[in-house]
Amino acid sequence: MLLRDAQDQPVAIRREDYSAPAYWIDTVDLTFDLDPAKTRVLNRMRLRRNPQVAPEPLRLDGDELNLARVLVDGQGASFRMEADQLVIDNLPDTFELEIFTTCCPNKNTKLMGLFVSEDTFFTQCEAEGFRRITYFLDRPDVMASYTVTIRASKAAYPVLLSNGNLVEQGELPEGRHFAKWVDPFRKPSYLFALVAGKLVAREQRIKARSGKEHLLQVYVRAGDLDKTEHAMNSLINSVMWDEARFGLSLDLDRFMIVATSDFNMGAMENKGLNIFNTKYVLANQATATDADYSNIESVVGHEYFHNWSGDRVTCRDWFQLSLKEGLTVFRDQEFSQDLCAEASARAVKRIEDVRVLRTAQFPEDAGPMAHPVRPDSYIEISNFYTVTIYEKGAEVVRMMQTLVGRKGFERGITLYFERHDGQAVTCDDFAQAIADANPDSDLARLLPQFKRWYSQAGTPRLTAHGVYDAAARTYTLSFVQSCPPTPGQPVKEPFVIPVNIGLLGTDGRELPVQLEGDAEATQGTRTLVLTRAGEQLTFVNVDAEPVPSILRGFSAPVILDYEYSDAQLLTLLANDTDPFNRWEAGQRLALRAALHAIATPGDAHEPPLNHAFIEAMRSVLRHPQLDAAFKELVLTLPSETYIAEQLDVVDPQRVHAVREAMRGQLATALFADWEQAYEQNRDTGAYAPDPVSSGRRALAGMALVNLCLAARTSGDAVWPGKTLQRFKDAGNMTDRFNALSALVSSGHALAAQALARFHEIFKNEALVIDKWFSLQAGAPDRGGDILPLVRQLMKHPDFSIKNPNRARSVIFSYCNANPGALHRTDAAGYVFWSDRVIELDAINPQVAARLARALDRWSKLAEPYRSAAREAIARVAARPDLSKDTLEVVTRALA
Ligand code: 0A1
Ligand code: ZN
Repeated sequence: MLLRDAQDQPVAIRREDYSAPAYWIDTVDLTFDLDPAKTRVLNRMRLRRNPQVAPEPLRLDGDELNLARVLVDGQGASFRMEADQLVIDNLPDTFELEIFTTCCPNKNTKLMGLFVSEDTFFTQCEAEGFRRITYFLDRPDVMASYTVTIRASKAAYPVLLSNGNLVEQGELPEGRHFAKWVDPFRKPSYLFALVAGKLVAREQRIKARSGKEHLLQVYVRAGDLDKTEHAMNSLINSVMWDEARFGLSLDLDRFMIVATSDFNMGAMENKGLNIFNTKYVLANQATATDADYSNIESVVGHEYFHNWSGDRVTCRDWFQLSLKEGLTVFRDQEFSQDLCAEASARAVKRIEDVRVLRTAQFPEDAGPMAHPVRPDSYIEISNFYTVTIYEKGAEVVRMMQTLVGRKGFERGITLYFERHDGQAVTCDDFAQAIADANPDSDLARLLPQFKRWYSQAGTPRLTAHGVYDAAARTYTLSFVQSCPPTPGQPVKEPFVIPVNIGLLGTDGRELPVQLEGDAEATQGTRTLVLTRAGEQLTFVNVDAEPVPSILRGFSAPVILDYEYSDAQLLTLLANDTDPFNRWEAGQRLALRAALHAIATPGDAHEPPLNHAFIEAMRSVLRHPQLDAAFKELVLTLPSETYIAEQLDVVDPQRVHAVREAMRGQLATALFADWEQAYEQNRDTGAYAPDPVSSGRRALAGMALVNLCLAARTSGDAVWPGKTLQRFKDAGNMTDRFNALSALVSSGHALAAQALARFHEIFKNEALVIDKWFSLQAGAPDRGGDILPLVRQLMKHPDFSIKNPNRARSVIFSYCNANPGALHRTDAAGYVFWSDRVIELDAINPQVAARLARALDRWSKLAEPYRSAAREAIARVAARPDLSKDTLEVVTRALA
């Protein structure tokens, strides 16, 4: 495989070049002699030529390994190195291959392969980390049976873990010991894992529906055991849910989760031995917020669900990544929704998921890194663990469920796992299984066209227009769909777009719907399936001009344009039976006000919100039936990123100023209502992270932010004082952190002492200190004060750029999540960004490449930002020795 071209530039890997491996690996027997400075790895494999492929030399992947010995069938063998590959010619059809290498875990700052974190060994092998442990056919379609022996100092590494079952353990000379693990399932190398260190476990035995017993374990450092209950409960819920919803049961005697504080991503689904970022395991009420609790539930669920969607059935190649990731995100979203007792809480979860999609994935799909859910090429696969593969991929799976129905989808999943258990397959195989299980469905009928969701990048735009004919009592909706060009894809074919729709009367009541040709009217939501560039649908027996509620529940990942009047949006906001569209109506009104204020020359600080909008927000806030979580979502204005995405040319400072003006207006105009909301929701009793009480804490927190913000303009000292008191008295981290945020985000003088106290209380809680950094680096910019503060924070003794969570809490909070502070007319924000990308690239390319994406949307910026941002990207791109990861991102940005 050629990795670099003649100019030494990395070469793109293309999906259409896929070919089956020339050899299969049947068994792998690994022996590790662990030592942080020099770990020895003995790898004994049985290989077999793939008779379906013309004979070729064996090419094994390796990366930063020291090779000591290669034996074929016990004999010294001749081999050569080609770039990073170990190549052996003239091999028999079946043979045993023994490879002895060493590596250096304590110098492994990339955190890929075998690394050391806080004196504990961990591995991370997805996507291509196993080759940093031993030479191997490091590709997901090569599945082998693993036996792993770990040897290490017993005092330093009392716990020795790997995938599967512990079959033997014992003492060795010189204070060392060993453990031998056998994984009963064949797996690709990216699912291999090893952990060794001083760890303790929370354990729980559970009985599955089948009656089979399983041991669940959550391993952490000794001081963290009191923060594992929620992760364990989430794991138990996950096991139960997958059995109940999809009939998928746990296939292992023992299922382990281990937490590490040095991790590039959220967590990893290694077979039977999931490795997690501590952020997604550790929680107690004193240190974790409601959001943390809910993320832990999702991520524990996500990794557990991978045991089927990922491990039992895996990807043929990395272009199929969404096969496991899109499906597993869909599954974790459904899991979290199904755990909600109330329908309104399920709707809140859906709105939150859509908000992530629209604020992160839509910009990706419109920018230089846009790629299909099933990409066609990549330079570095790590760059494709994206919101497109994950979140848009989940929407594609969700649309399939919409098209075949919930029961039909469950049938499809059953067929998929029956058909492909133990295999490495493609996105096509998945879609085919869902369609085959539902032969009479729209999905089966439209499958080739539906699969354009996998092959075409870009967010489709759906423009709808309604015409009411009073004489005919008909209402006709016409739809036009289009999709903008994306890199390498100038022209797009129409998508299959399921559109959930309902009609409201002007009085807000839901109307029965009857489409032309329907025998009778039905009540509630209908799913229309659009397939053409343009089409029309006519509703009959409509007594008066209706207000259409289109794309209910966000039934497709598209941008919907409909020229709603303000009055229609207010009707939807007050009455729609679909909570998603009810929320969406408020967002459309707010967006409209923001865009108008941005486009109107003059002082950006003039009040952008009109009376009707403010009164509508007041009614929501005071509404006796709506629950607090939903109110909090409705009263949250669209983010600066989302607003910017709607503009052709973005002046980030103007966007920031307008949004701040809107925030200030809502704070002041609704002052009494915020007071009331706070009083009504401030006390949530004994802490539990359930949706209802979390929602009340969220609304109380939002009220405090607004009360402190209003106090800033009025000079009132009462609410900041009360907020500080609340900060001090809080019985849980959510209330405490919300109070702290209210002081910090309103820029109140009391913030300084609260921050100091917070640091003092939590100085030994790394995850809380991350919050402390992140809150400050992400605070609203006032006169350019955030960048100097960020530079200051990087000098803090608690700061370390090598720890990804810490780097993210300072650098990413500033560069990726604080546009008003990053985009400065003096370009200093961009210079800071480029310095950090370069600095991080030498330490950890994956983290650097993520940071590199902060300026993806530079070409939309107004001057002087645009030129300055481009220059900063070019400065990074010009560096010699850049990693493939960062080089790919900046090269695409400049293309
Ligand atoms: N498969 C994991 C994500 C993951 C990918 C790469 C990693 O390497 C640093 C780590 C984790 C998931 O979807 O949870
Ligand atoms: Zn995943």
